[in-house]
Amino acid sequence: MRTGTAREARSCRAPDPVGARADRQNFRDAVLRGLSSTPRFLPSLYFYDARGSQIFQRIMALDEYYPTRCEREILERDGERLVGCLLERHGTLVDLGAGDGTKTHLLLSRLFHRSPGLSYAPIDVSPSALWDSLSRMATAFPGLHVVPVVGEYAEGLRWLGAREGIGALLVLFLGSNIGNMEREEARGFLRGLRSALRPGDHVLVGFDLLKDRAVLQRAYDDAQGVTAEFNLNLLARMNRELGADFDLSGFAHRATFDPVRPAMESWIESLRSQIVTVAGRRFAFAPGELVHTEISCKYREGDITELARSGGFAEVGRFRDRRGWFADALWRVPDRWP
Ligand code: AVI
Repeated sequence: MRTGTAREARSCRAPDPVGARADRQNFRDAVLRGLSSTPRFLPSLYFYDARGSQIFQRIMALDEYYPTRCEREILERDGERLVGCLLERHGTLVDLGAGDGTKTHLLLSRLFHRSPGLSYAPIDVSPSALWDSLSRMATAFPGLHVVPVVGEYAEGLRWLGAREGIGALLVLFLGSNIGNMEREEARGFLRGLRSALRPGDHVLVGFDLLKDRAVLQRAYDDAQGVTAEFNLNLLARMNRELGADFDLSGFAHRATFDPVRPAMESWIESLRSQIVTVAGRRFAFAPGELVHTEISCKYREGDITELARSGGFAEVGRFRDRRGWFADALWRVPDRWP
């Protein structure tokens, strides 16, 4: 364990973020590509500007949005077994898509005093969420060695593949972030993750399990309209950053359940015929036209087994909340694959 004061941790231990930023140019290109496609789409990655990250915090506190509470229950109850691979040894807790880091805090608190030379590497596309989390961690775990990486998952994987001298890894991919990828994309991502890791490294992946449709519908279309605000923030962000002129009252949030995938999907619906200018380009919207904004896949137990196998991981354990609504799967990189 490194010792030091919280002030030292904040000012010295947390270096400047490394890696590429999801900058305005990428946002502009992605938006123009998505709005020029048929059917139209906007990548969910761009939900998480500073405002979107704040709204997501409010979603996580909603009664209807169960995944956060379910996963917290698992981490509180099974935390000791989940971090066992890093106990009593030099290692690094890597947080892919770290968000505000509250769940990671639960795991770090089990490791901090018992893992000599522990490092913490949060990787997130949102610099604001990352820095909020870092200052909280610096206060809670003075002297913790922190290596923050601002970037998309691909940058995170590159960084993991090139790592040196940071011991064994436990990579957290919590909060059902994997659900925001199409199945094939998830498979490819997990294969990429495994090839960036070394035998003996572990990953802990959060999966939202398939459940009653009404529960899912409420979680993605809450009564207070916080999820609607989150979704429509994409339009507000275009107004702020790309000089767009979306009138938000002309659009509405829609959440639908696709039983085949199975997945919840989010859309923005145009409520009338309208023309909007984005980054100097004009786009006509028909009444009822839908723009796809997010997929949130829901998993069956067998899907998780299959994902581990196709990714080349050995499953160590699977931990569920008491209602069986959410599962955290702990996987190890085996010595040989295949
Ligand atoms: C971040 N991600 C796992 C959330 C989900 O459940 O798909 C994002 C979200 N979208 C609407 N509500 C929450």
